[in-house]
Amino acid sequence: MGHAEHHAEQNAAPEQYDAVVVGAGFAGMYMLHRLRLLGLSARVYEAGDGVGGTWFWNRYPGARCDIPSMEYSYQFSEALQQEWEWSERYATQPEILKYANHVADRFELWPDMQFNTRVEAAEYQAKSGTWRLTLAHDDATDEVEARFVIMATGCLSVPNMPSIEGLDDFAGELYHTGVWPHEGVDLTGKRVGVIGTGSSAIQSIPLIAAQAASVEVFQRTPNYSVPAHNAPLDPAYVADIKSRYAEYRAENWQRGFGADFRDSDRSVFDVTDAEREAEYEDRWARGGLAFLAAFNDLPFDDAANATAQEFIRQKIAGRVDDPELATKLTPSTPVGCKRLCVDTDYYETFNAPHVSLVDLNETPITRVTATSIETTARAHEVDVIVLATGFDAMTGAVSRIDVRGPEGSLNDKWARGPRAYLGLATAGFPNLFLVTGPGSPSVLSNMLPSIEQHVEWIADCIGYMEQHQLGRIEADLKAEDEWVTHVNEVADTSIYPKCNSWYLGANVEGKSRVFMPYLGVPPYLEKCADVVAKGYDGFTLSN
Ligand code: N01
Repeated sequence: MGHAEHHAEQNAAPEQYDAVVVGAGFAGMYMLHRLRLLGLSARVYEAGDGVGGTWFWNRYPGARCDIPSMEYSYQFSEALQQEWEWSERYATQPEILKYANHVADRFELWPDMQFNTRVEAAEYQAKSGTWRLTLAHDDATDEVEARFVIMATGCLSVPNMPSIEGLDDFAGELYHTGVWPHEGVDLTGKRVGVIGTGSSAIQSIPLIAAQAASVEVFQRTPNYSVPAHNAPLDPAYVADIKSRYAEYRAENWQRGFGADFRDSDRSVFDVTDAEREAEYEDRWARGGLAFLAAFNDLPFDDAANATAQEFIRQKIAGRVDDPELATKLTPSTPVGCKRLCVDTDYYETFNAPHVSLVDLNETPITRVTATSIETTARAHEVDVIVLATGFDAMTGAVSRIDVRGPEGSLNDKWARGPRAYLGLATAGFPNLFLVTGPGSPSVLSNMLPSIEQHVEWIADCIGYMEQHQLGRIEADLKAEDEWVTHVNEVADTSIYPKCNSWYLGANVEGKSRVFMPYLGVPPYLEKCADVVAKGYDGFTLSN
């Protein structure tokens, strides 16, 4: 069933719901499914005009997932995971979007989802104990009320627009990778300037270069990237996984990023130099994020991490013809400290005569004019600017909603960084849940199973409340404070706080520098289960 048919019904939506879900990405869709299984009335509001969340918006050339397809999908339905056929090791954005639409069809989610509707505000009503939400759509606003609000707003959903003087005056074409035009962009024969060198840039630059007359890449910080070695999926491999999908999933889940990650229980210093090189070479040859799991101390020990840095530096030197350019493309930060990138021919692209690098450390951008990106050295004339400048990650979407609880606003509470208990709820905001919120493994795990775990935890919690006729749940401040302290303590044992990454909000001007995700899937799962076993320890439930 296509969603277009349902637009007509949307105006007739009732105004009171048991639950409102914000966002129709993978989190919002599954949340809706689970709420309906509880027999609750639920409505999803989505700003875009389709499902898929980040995969709906990120349509830049080369956009694909860097978690293997067989793991980057829902597992809640055995029938679904058996019937769906992924075509490549790493699925493309169009294929993932097709999958999201298939799920919406298969579970008949469309009637309870409303598109082109942005949730602008959520205000707790003390008298009724409900949330009143302000919705903006078609140049109008209206309000709905719900007993529960679930923020399924995504970790990487709000584009980070750089504040470069004159950007608005640019007369050519201006695109952000995170909100790429749905009809695609023809770059044939154009002079393109790409600002940023994160995952989105590293995936798109080779494809942009394949079309454009010239590509200038404006780099502030180089990133490490390992080859993807993407390929069509071998039917025998798929059949094997499908014959034991549940077991495969269970094993993956203990590893955070999945079985392909092949976490090692060896330290860099447990092996000889030759063994270490062989391990890195093996992982490099297989490709993908598993490189980071070659040794168990890479995320924690500077000296261990330095060996991985050196290995990748040599690889970059081998992939880029001009040694001076190779040096500029080589990071000096710990590997993995900024999100590791996965590429197809990124570094090699710079060997083409029409591709060049502008090192912003040497010559910073001063402004954009109608026709150029100006640095302290000169004006770079371009027809197209591609902003690959990332996202206001993890908190951006929630902070753009004016959330007001009984004691005040969420933005005030989070002014010095987000605070949430288990990344699921935040003290002072009853009956409001976050899916993969700050303080949960989220972006330091395979997002799909993390989403499923949160959705199931929230659905079970609401089910428990219904069963026990409890109307209100709120995280305790003490439990939240202790959890946030723990999240930071764990992060401080790692390399993560050592560079300016979006994990820390460092990419967004004025954002508080706080490490947002929780490092460690197995202990997190244990903690979540323990909280439930102890009768929602750290939460207050009442009538
Ligand atoms: O964003 P980023 P992204 N002037 O924040 C630069 C996931 N993802 O969209 O490092 C000049 O990583 C900024 O420079 P610096 C994945 O988790 C996954 O690429 O801040 N430059 C940086 O180089 C990923 O990590 C996939 O100094 C400016 C770049 O822009 C996350 O999304 C694919 C600037 C932003 O890099 C985000 O990736 C794509 C300025 N004013 C994304 N402002 C896959 O599954 C920012 N920059 C493969």
